[in-house]
Amino acid sequence: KEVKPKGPFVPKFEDYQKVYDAVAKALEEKDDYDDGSYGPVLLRLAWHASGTYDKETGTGGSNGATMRFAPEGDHGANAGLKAARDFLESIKEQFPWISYSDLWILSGICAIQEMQGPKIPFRPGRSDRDVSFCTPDGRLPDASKDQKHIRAIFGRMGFSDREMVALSGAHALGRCHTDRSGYDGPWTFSPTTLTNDYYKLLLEEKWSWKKWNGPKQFEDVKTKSLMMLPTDMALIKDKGFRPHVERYAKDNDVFFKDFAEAVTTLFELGVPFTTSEDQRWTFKSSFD
Ligand code: CCH
Repeated sequence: KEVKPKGPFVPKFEDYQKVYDAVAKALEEKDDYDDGSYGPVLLRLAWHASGTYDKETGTGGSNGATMRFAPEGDHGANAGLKAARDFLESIKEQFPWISYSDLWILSGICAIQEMQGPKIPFRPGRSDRDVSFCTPDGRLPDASKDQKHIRAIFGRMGFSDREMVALSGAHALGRCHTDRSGYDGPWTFSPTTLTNDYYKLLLEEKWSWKKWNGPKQFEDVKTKSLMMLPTDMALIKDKGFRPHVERYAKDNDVFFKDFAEAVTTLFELGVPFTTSEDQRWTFKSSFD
């Protein structure tokens, strides 16, 4: 006779890998979105959940998934991320034991790995919190600003210049939407594959102001099909940032290593883990 385990269900690595596999499968199947993948918008959800962290007060960060609630979900910076949250609803139904906050981060990791990026180690431990934990508006970066703003926003999270530049390489993925941020277009020619192309294009292409009625952004002179935000361009204008752009443009492996480390840090900001850093797991990708 089979003995039923007593007590609450305690998920193990295999259980989280099943969630990863389900997200990867949904990414593969639901390919009629944007450039053929929900990957970029899933990554943006994980980043905007994490990027509200304030090291002084310890508030914000990915613990809580408070973007589910109106004040934070309606912040201008989060426009369009409902597409990512809705995409994950069927996964949450399949695996009701996982918190939204762990699910959003696990999905961001899945998106990176499935878009051929580096492995991002994961530890669970985030729990969902109520509306009173929503962060105030203005904690995420404003694309119309300069290097001073980038340093203020990412410095508040505790990041160095090098980490700021490494994280920005995520803009190899996805695109801007006029009905979300107001900006328009992708940064690279392969917006569903993670590469160091963002840095290469920043340095190698000629960029000029786009002539249009929308917010101020750059377009590449040659094809006029790519874009850069004022904050992207600040990375090659600033003396502290530029050497890192050059390093990452030269060597994709160096970019992947620094990107993986910085993203791991980002996704863990403000989370009260009960496990140590050496207890992180690495998920198998669908193509491993
Ligand atoms: Fe970003 N990002 N981001 N970004 N971002 C946008 C889209 C993506 C800024 C502004 C914008 C990071 C840093 C910054 C992604 C990942 C990261 C958009 C367009 C704006 C505007 C939104 C729209 O219209 O849909 C600014 C400013 C900064 C820093 O100064 C960091 C860090 C990351 C991740 C590590 C990804 C991915 C997208 C594409 C989303 C999509 O829907 O395709």
